[in-house]
Order: sequence, then structure tokens, then C-alpha cells
Amino acid sequence: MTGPKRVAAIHDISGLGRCSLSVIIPVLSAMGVQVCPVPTAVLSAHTGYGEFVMRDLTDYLSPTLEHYKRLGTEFSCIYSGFLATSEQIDHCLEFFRSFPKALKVVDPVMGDNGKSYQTYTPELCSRMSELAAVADIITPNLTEAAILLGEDYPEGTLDVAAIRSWLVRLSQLGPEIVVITSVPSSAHGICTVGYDKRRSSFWKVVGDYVPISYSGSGDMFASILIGGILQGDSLPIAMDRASTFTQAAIKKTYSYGTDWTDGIMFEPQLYRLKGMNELSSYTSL
Ligand code: PXL
Repeated sequence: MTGPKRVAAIHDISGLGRCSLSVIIPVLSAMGVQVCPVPTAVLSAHTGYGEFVMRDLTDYLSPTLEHYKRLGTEFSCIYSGFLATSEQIDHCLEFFRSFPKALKVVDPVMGDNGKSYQTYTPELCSRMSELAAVADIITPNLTEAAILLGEDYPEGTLDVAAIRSWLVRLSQLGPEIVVITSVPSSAHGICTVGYDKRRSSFWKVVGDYVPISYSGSGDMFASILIGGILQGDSLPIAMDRASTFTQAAIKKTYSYGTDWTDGIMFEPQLYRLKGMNELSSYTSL
């Protein structure tokens, strides 16, 4: 395939709140990657608003996949995220099976801050491990990592041994690479941790603590991580790129005092994604 790499992004599109495809399309485009949106649902605003209009697009997914197969379309990466129904797990599995050469990334979107999202049923959450099983890379936040492992959401901080054990257990579900975001770290506030099963290497990138959790942070992190990996970044450099940009955009947003539901004010900073090359704040975990 020539030209920009192409990613099929199986996520919702929400009008208000800067999450999912509203973040993924501009972020990956700014990194020189073409996004092919495969919307799982259309929402007037993300679920954090409490009230929203939602149209489930489950019946759109299979004919869309068949269309792409008829065209002989190639994808460098298939990336799944927010799903509307447990049946959509089957459609994602079919997407992953249909493009065996593509990098398979599963962001097991299910919840945040210890709670699952309003539209996520227990069945949808329990089936998310089927996607993790076929993924090359998974990017849960701490809440989603706990759900995948059947653990309680940890109160307070986890020590290094516990974090390493969670990473290894998640990799045993299937993926070669596991990255957990929003991990509280006693010394430093918040950090992102990663594990590369093939190399048995553990990584950490530390960020400053900001007392608000903005919607779409995980979507921004995962899409920059993917953009980095597709351009040849090592795992720690891709983690660093994703954390550094997301952190800076979060801090800038915090300075304006907007509501968390409004998401990260990333638009004026997109241009920075092109020039971020001095990345060395990652360490071994
Ligand atoms: O960023 C995760 C996400 C994606 N899509 C929708 C959401 C959320 C989190 O609240 O509601 C619709």
C-alpha cells in the first residue's frame, strides 16, 4: 500500500464532549494517518452528559465490512473502541479476522474512575475479553483493566509488583502489548504503564496530577499511541508521545476551567503532534 497508512476506527461519533471519532480523526490525521471511521453509534453527546440521544448502528457494521472486502481495501490497523451492543463484539472480531495483516488494537472502552459507562451492559463488559484475546495491543484505563481481570477497582495506589502482575495477567488474555492509563502513583500523581510480552520489558511514563478527568482522554492517548507505532516508534517512545501530548493538552484545558464533559481543548495544539521528536521522559518500570 502506498500513501498514508489507513486505520479503520470502530468507535462511536458523539456531537458534544470531544471523544471517540471526534478526537481520533483529527489526531491521527495530524500525524499523517488516514482514518476510515466505522461508527458503532451516533450520539448527540457522550454518555457522561447523562441525557443524550443515541442511535445504535449495529446493523451498519457487517454490510460495511462486506463492502470493504469487495473493494479489496487494505488497512494498516483495525482499532476498536466504544461499542453500543454486545453483538458488536462479533462484528469487531469479524473485522479483525478479515484483515489478518493489520495491526489489531483494542481499546476496551467500558468505564472510568471505577464505574462502567451508562450504556455498557454486564454482557458487553464480560465479552470485551474476547476482543482482548485477538488483539496485538490493548489500552485499558485502570477501571477497564480491573474489569478485564475481574478485580475490584483499587482504592489508592498499586505498588510496582502489583502493577507488573496486572500487566502480565492482561497480556495472558492474548495481546503482545498492554498499556494501562490513569494509574495513580504515590510519588508522582498519575502514570501510564506498558508491557511488551515478547521482550519482557516494562515501561512507565509519569504525568502531573490534574484534579479533573476529561472525557476523551483515553481516545486521544490511544490514537497518538497508534500513530506513533505506525510511524515506527518503539513502545516507550509511543507511550511517551501519547502521554506528553495528552498531558500538555489536559493542563492547558484545566487552565480555562471548562467542564470535564466538554473534553480536552486539543484543537489549537494539534500542530504540535508533527514536531514531537525529543521524547525521553519514559523509564523502566
Ligand atoms: O471516551 C470514551 C467514550 C466514548 N464514547 C462515548 C462515551 C465515552 C465515555 O464516556 O460516552 C459515547
